[in-house]
Amino acid sequence: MTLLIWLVKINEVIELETRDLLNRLSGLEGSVAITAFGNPDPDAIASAFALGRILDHYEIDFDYLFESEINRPENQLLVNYLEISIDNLTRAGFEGFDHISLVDCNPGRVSEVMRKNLRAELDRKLFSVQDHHPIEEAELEELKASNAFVDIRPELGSCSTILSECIKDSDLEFDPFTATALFYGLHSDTNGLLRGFTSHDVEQLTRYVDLIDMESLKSIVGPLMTSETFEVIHRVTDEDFYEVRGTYKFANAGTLTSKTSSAIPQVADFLLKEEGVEGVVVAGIDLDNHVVLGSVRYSGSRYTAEDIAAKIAKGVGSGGGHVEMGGFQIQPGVLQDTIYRESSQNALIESIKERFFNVVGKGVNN
Ligand SMILES: [Mn+2]
Repeated sequence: MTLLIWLVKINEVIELETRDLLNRLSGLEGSVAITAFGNPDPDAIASAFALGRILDHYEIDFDYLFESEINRPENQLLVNYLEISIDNLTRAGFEGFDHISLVDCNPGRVSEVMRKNLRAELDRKLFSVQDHHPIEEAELEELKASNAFVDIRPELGSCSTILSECIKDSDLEFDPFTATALFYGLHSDTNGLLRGFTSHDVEQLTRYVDLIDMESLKSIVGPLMTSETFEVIHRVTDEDFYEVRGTYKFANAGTLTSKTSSAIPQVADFLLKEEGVEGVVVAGIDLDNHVVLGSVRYSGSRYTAEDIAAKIAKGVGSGGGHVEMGGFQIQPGVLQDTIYRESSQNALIESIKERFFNVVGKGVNN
């Protein structure tokens, strides 16, 4: 009985929050940048698309502005299917917009470098934040004290779930495009409903499940592993490029381009399948963007992937994620030209390897 009352209360709070957003939208003047930071995944794309549908409904001008290029083939196929175009935030900037709406990310996850360039504008123009990534208590308080609408629920399996509520409460009809995108967002963030989702995610799913275009979705999800991914798998199964300490495995994906670096998360998923391995880090150097990229996968209970990723990047970059999956970006402390030297590359990857093993208590001195 007590639980029932509690659940009813939670539902009330959620509906009030969504209504608050819709009230704000109904009087909004000016244009909105629908923005996602970090690697754009299906959940971010779906959430952005659904928010776009809602803004359309309120006759508000908007553009999609993502920090990173779409690299993974299935993400590009999703974008093609939805017939949207996503601009690059680094190139376009926020100048042409009056408001910023963040989806599937929160200001606490914006990298230090990005903060320096865009933070002032982000703070000034921030209109809404809808996310399911964890956020520091202090950062959340600060956000709530601002004028922005804030709906951050880390317990949810996807940000798509939050947008599904908004679609319903704005009296919009779900359509096959929105339904397919939202389902793919939830499916992808929960690894096909195998990790980290709640009954609330499922409840939202029932609202649009009949409209999902499974044929299109199958063709989007179909070509899961590119030849680049197989090349990286081939590399990291050579014992010169991986190291195991206890139940933790570190793999060196070597040097990549902005296109091939999208193999890293897939390779990390793959390596976690090995029996007896509960924590995996795959790291490589994206030479196009002059950045070290890494993916973390973790199936144990002592840490979280988010925690491991954040600690690896602490002081040298940015990292975060969820309980079982995370990622980080590290700005190499070496000059642009020296990053092409094999010795610098090896030293970089080596230092990240040691950071990882120190975080999980498998450092040399432990
Ligand atoms: Mn997400």
